[in-house]
Amino acid sequence: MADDEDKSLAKIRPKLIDSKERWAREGRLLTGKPVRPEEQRLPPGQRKVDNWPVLDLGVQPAIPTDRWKLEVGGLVEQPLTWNWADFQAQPAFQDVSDIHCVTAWSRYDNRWEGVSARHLLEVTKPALEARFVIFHSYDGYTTNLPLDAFAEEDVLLAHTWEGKPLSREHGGPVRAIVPKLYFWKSAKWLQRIEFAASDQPGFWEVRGYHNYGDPWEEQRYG
Ligand SMILES: Nc1nc2c(c(=O)[nH]1)N[C@H]1C(S)=C(S)[C@@H](COP(=O)(O)O)O[C@H]1N2
Ligand SMILES: [Mo]
Repeated sequence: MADDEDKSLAKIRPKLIDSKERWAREGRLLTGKPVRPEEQRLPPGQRKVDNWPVLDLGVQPAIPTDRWKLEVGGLVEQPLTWNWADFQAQPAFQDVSDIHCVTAWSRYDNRWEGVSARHLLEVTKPALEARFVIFHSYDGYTTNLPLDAFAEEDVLLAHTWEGKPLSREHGGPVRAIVPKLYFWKSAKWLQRIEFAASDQPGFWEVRGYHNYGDPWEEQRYG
């Protein structure tokens, strides 16, 4: 299954993927000067933008909310599938955070609304052995992060940005938002969240991006 996904994605934008893999090999954009988030809001090598660039693999799947579903499974006591009404019925969570994309743009003060990762953890109860979270998206994209990173207080499944439904190009109906990591970890068009005992590097992680992706440590490439 993962193999098929991978092949179809690789066909989509081979040039874009090749150039990103080359950036990773060459260590493009690296300053070699990590800073601490408490000292400086802008991570090293980033520049602040006021627009919001769109990045994807060449497909922006259209998922009407009446056909949208989110599955949460793997090593959890309570696997679940939420349809749109179920998702809307969860406690509302709001947060304002910055975006840091590995291609060196940062966007400050994004106001998100959705369901917090902490609520999802309370409802699904991951097993003790669960140490990693894998996001699977409707376009075949995947990305991985440690459970501890998913459990940060600012992580959410967002359906709203600046008071408006999240647009399709930015990953609507629902995307993950993981503010403390580079934005490639914030999966758009979220379809399934898997809790796992072992790590499963995702689409960009197997193509030279860092496995963790801390912007202040400049973990662009792995
Ligand atoms: N499903 C999916 N999620 C994805 C991607 C993607 O191609 N597919 N691209 C990632 C990358 S590399 C970035 S920088 C951000 C871009 O989000 P934006 O288009 O809303 O700025 O989404 C991330 N999440
Ligand atoms: Mo990105």
